Amino acid sequence: MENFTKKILMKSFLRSCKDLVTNKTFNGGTLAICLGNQASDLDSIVSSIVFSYAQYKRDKITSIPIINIPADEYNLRTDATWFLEKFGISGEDLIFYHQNPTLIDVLESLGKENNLQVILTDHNKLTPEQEPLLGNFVYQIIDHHVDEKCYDIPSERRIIDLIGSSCTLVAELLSDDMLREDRECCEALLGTILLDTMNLEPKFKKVTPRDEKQALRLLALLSFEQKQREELFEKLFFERFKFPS
Ligand SMILES: [Mn+2]
Repeated sequence: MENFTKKILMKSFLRSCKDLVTNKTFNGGTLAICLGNQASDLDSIVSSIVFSYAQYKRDKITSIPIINIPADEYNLRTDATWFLEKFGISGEDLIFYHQNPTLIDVLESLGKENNLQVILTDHNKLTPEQEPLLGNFVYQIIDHHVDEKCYDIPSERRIIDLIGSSCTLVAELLSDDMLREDRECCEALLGTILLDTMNLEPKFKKVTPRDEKQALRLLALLSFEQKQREELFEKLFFERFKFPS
């Protein structure tokens, strides 16, 4: 029973986020949005979902993750669709930025009231189309690309380091207690770090000591054995490069 309850946590969080936008059930105050980049690979998707979830659970902030592609492109992200499906999450549970007039409406009215906080994960500069709507509200950046030095935000909220995965940066921000409680977050971050760093193999020159440290910490928190780690990496690697059906 306990496992079952924990298993639906991320999905029910995403459902309530979607409900908030679709039925405009948000009533006042500040809304945070976590937005990955427009390539929306696994790192963008997982870093925005997990950080948003952490803001909601830990900081009691109303925060929603937004996937930065049109909904009909989601099933081309075969690694993400497979991985999130493992947690019972489908494209129906996610909020996509594009072709979503209801979302744009919500963001526009929050912007007018100055009640919007934008958190960029896995990128540090909005695209020119998104800049006019969101640029004034960038509140925090969590990214592992070269800093394009946009947006005047305090250094503690400007987390930009050239490491293997944005998910490493998200993991660094989360306590053992929170991760222990949320196995799904733990596994989602771990799988993404493994995929982004080619299973922490130094010869591919993707992994940094910080990625390795967080991956090993997540493995320990999950009590994963070597075999489970290898299976997770291999499955994600296979799903990333297979031809979409
Ligand atoms: Mn990335």
